[in-house]
Amino acid sequence: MKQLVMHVDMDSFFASVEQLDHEEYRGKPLIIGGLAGRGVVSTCSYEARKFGVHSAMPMGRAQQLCPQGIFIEGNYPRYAEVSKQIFAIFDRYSPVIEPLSIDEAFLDLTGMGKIMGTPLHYAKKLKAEIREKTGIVASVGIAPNKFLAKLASDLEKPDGLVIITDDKIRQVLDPLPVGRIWGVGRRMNEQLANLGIRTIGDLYRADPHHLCQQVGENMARHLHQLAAGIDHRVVAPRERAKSIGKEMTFTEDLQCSEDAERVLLDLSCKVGWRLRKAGEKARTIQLKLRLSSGFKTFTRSRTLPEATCYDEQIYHTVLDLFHELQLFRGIRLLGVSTAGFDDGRELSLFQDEAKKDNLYAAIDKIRAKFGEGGITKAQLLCKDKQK
Ligand code: TTP
Ligand code: MG
Repeated sequence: MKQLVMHVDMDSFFASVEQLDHEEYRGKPLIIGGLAGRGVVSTCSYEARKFGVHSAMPMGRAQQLCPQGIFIEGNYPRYAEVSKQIFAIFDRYSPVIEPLSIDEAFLDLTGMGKIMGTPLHYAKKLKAEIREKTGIVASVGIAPNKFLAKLASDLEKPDGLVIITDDKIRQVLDPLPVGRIWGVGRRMNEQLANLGIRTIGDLYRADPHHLCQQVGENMARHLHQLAAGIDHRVVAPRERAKSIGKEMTFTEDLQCSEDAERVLLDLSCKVGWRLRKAGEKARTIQLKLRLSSGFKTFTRSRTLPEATCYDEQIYHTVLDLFHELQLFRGIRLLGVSTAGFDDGRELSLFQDEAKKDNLYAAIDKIRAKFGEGGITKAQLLCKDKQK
């Protein structure tokens, strides 16, 4: 059956939530991101984009471009809450949803003609419902495949609604720069520019032989297919990760338990953060340790009575496992991972846990500002950090 895919993406998501919650931000250039040190812009309102501000730009640069802007750090738990409401709405519009990030997803509309009526009507209904129930504006793209649907949702942002039908594919794709194709970054852009290929139309009509020579056979085939508007990937509901972890290999072996403990603390904090970002709590904590002699690898795990996403619980568990192993010298690799995710995670917010969640929300805000290595437990600060 011929595919029909819808891609939905919220407009300036974090900034829109803030403008919804704070009347004084509405209609103003609002910039969200890390305010201290080398912070970067997470996103900004469309009012700020007129000044050239965009995601991932250093905050200092944004301040230069838009000195009259309102600069705030943002409130990730609140964005996650709105995201949840939006995904609950998606659920009623298609049985097959593939989340891509906190504010966007593919919805498979294949074979839904009778239920949905026309795609245009369906998209308008979804946009209206999101706006009504959450106050957020979404842009929607509908097309015969994922590549074109994602492209379509971006074409008329903000408040966009673009439907690409088969007969419109060339008209839409031909003038777009090749950088609009997934996976075409700066380097690939340069390689294609060497062949005089700047637009998707150029790519579509490029000599296959020259293209192969420049980027290799597989990549050439892939690029040509997308330029032709062909994409066979299906909308695949994202499976929940089965485990979340992090490991570190050392250029110089660790020779004492103190050093190893510091690394384990660092790893535990990072894993805790990843769990919280994924909205997961895990019951099983695993330690992995590799010795340099013979590359012998040991794993030890423990299942906790209650699932956790808290740094200190993860750390204390791996620390116990580490001491049980009794291997303190010649350590080449250490890893911490978690599994056994808790299905009742949304119901488990008892008083104490709610407090702890708030504390971690504050810690994570700092982490979001500086990246994974940004917040460091006091014990880590006492000594040089192992990287
Ligand atoms: P996007 O959908 O890429 O951006 P956006 O929703 O802010 O704006 P647009 O209208 O162009 O879709 O990302 C969704 C959210 O993810 C965004 O509001 C903030 C966050 N984000 C970052 O924190 N850092 C980034 O570099 C990007 C791109 C997004
Ligand atoms: Mg968005």
